Amino acid sequence: MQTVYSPRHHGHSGHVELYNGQVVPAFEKPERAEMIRAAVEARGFGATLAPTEHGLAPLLRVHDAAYVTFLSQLTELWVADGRPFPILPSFWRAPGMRYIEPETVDGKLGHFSFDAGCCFVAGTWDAIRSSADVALTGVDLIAAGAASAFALCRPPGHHAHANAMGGYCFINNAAVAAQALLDGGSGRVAILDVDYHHGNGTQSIFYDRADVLVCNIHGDPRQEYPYFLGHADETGTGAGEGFNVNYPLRWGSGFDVWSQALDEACGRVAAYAPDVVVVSLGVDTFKDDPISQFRLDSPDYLAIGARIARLNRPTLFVQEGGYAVEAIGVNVANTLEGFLQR
Ligand code: OKP
Ligand code: ZN
Repeated sequence: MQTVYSPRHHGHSGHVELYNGQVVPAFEKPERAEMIRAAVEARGFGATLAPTEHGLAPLLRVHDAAYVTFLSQLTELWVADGRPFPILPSFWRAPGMRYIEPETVDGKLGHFSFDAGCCFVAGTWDAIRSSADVALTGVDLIAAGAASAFALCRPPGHHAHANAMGGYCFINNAAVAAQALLDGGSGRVAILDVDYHHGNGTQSIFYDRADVLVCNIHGDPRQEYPYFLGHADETGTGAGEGFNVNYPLRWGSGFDVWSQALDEACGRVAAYAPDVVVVSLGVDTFKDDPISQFRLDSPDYLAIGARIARLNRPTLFVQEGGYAVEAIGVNVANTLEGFLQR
């Protein structure tokens, strides 16, 4: 299995987040990707490739043009106003307020986001584009016949909606990849999101579509971020009815409960008979994750990879979350090793 990685993720660094009411260094930091790269390379799964440039067209297949324009111009707008970095939104609409793009930067920031989880610095837009290119280069490997590929994306993507950033995510790399696979000739794609947090962006992007099955295993939104999506009764709408499946689990869930949900989700994926499986691979389900509340241990990730391998479909792993930096490499590499060993 080859890994796609770009050092351009480093441009998205030195940023902050609001955590328990305090401004703290962001949990989503460059060391994450470096720990993953080191662990994966040490296991010798295959070559590490640089991404090729795919431009903005594949992003515009799942994101609104006005949103992508906003992301591309945000730094310029901010600097033109004479402001120092970082950039952070702090105003949002309530239901009943208007959906009209404001002309000024604070208004645009609120219009195109749903929380303060997306801090922007000078190198962020370049890192966002490199992350999408990493996913799209992974798509190219699968399209060329590879049985699997690992897109070491950073920043992550699964919280990003068609027109809004949030939860450390700007462009939804897994959704961009799934759409690119369809555009390349796949008839059906399944996205299996095993990150601790519900992939609200991915669900929302494909909610009315039958050509992408979205399955999510995550912290119950009654307790956990993103709070306002990810309940079990969200099954899709219109043509997409029956093609969204959520497995919300309570805080404190261990691998006994979690692996049962994975088994059920894999049953749904197998019944769908997708041409390709895209795995939104977050390892923040780990027991020592600093912002999460599940209890998986490092050897469990070997079993996760092995279960996914039993689907026996071409599989693109797209990196999402995981914040226990010391263990993140081992946990990701264990998942890929479990997949490859089957
Ligand atoms: C991104 B990914 C809760 C803070 C939540 C946002 C978490 C985003 C996770 N106290 N902050 O899904 O790993
Ligand atoms: Zn997460």
